[in-house]
Amino acid sequence: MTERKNVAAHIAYDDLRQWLALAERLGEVREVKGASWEEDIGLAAEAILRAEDGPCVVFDEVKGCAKGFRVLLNMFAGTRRNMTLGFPDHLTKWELSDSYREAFLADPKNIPHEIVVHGPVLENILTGKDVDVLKFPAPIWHEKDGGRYIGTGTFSITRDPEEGWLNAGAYRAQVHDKTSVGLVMAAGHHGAQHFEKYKSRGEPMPVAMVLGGDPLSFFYGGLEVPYGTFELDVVGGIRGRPMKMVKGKVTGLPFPADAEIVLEGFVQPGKTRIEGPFGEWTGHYAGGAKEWPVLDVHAIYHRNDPILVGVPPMGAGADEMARYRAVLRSATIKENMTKAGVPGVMQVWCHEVGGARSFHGVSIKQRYPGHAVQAGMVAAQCGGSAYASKYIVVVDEDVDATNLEHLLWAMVMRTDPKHSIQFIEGAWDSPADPALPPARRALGDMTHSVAVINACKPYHWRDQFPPSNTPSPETLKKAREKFGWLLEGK
Ligand SMILES: Cc1cc2nc3c(=O)[nH]c(=O)nc-3n(C[C@H](O)[C@H](O)[C@H](O)COP(=O)(O)O)c2cc1C
Ligand SMILES: [Mn+2]
Repeated sequence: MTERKNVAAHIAYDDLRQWLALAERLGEVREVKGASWEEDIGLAAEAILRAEDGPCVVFDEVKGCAKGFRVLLNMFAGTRRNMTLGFPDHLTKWELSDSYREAFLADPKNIPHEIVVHGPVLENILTGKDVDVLKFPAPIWHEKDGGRYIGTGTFSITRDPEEGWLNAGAYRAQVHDKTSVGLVMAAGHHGAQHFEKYKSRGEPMPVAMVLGGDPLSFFYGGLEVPYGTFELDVVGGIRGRPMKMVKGKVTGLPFPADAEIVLEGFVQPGKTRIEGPFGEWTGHYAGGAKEWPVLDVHAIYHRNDPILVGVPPMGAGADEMARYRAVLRSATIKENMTKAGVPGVMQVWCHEVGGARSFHGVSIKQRYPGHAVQAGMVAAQCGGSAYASKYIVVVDEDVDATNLEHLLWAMVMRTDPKHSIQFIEGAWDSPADPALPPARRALGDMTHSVAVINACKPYHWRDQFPPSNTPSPETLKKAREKFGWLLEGK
């Protein structure tokens, strides 16, 4: 729980290949040849994505695909986890998250992207009859998936037709055929808000879908950045150098000059196709198979020997997606809370078991009556958390909110359920929520209730609250030094 001040941070890569070279130097990259997209790559994902220190795996010579057309799995694990965010190896996940927040979020300095004319993404440009999305080794990730998902490690760039700002959001994409993919933008997400505006104007929405970018840009595609702000300008600020972007020939939208693969085209208002089902981050096929908008691909850009990034959600438990989102979303929510005027926030942890979206622990140094409820409500509904948050547990600062067992211990022991739980109703939910009743889903009413659990010692009698027998750090150290040997060889 130590606060790390001013840990030097430096993002040492610009594109995926530079990142891959750094990961290789750490000895954490494995290559697999001859796997099938129909089954093998999904099986490999099942085998490795839950381990905290699993390797990054690059699949080449995928059956039926050209040599060099690769798939990359598992960016965020092992030692490369900290390298990816620009920090030294030794930081724990909590230290990494809080150092990241301090270095990059507390006083953010966005750097606008720069438009350039050349870039490796332009090495191959396919238009007209040459457009063929099936060239890429998009896997079937889970056995009951309704098709091949090319867009998991992806983000799509759109422009607000009225206000002019650019957005990058991670919205999944299923392959429909050679020239079209699905685009699932949940209501409320910025891409969906843009599309609503295009629809009301009766215009198609231009889209540049990036498949395989550097990890940081991808992470920001999937992270809540305020309305009106271009995620890639935030990434420029974090790197301390602007993102270099080229303009698409069809839409004029910019996309990273060193991206691996970009699909450019239009989403037509009113045009939909059946999409799904897909094994989602909630560990269920909650969204089923239904009509979603379609991206008609007019141009494909790709580097020589392109690398498709795969970030499939793996269901119950913690997976790669949950782990990187936990580090980044916890930092975002802590910063959101502080900026919303909540004092004394010590830790925020978006627990991996909730996909780092649905179950958050918050520890505070209580300062006044009502402080814990304020912290819980803001933690539940701030920019970084509002979408799909379900349970917020607020604890005192003597509890390690990042530790699931400690958090649940405090929740179980320090609450009086009838009085300690409050509900927010009608809150923003995700279509991936398996508990969303069919009737509400059919109406498009993607809302649910959120429980805010105050597991702090009641403020007005906190001094009479029985002391905890959790040992002090000094006693624990002494115990380990004196008798830790008893566990050796176990
Ligand atoms: C790998 C991945 C896949 C995602 N898939 C979807 C999706 O299919 N639809 C969706 O609306 N949000 C999806 N999300 C969540 C959004 O990307 C995320 O909430 C993001 O903040 C949205 O961007 P926006 O705030 O600019 O709208 C996904 C996130 C990740 C990391
Ligand atoms: Mn956005």
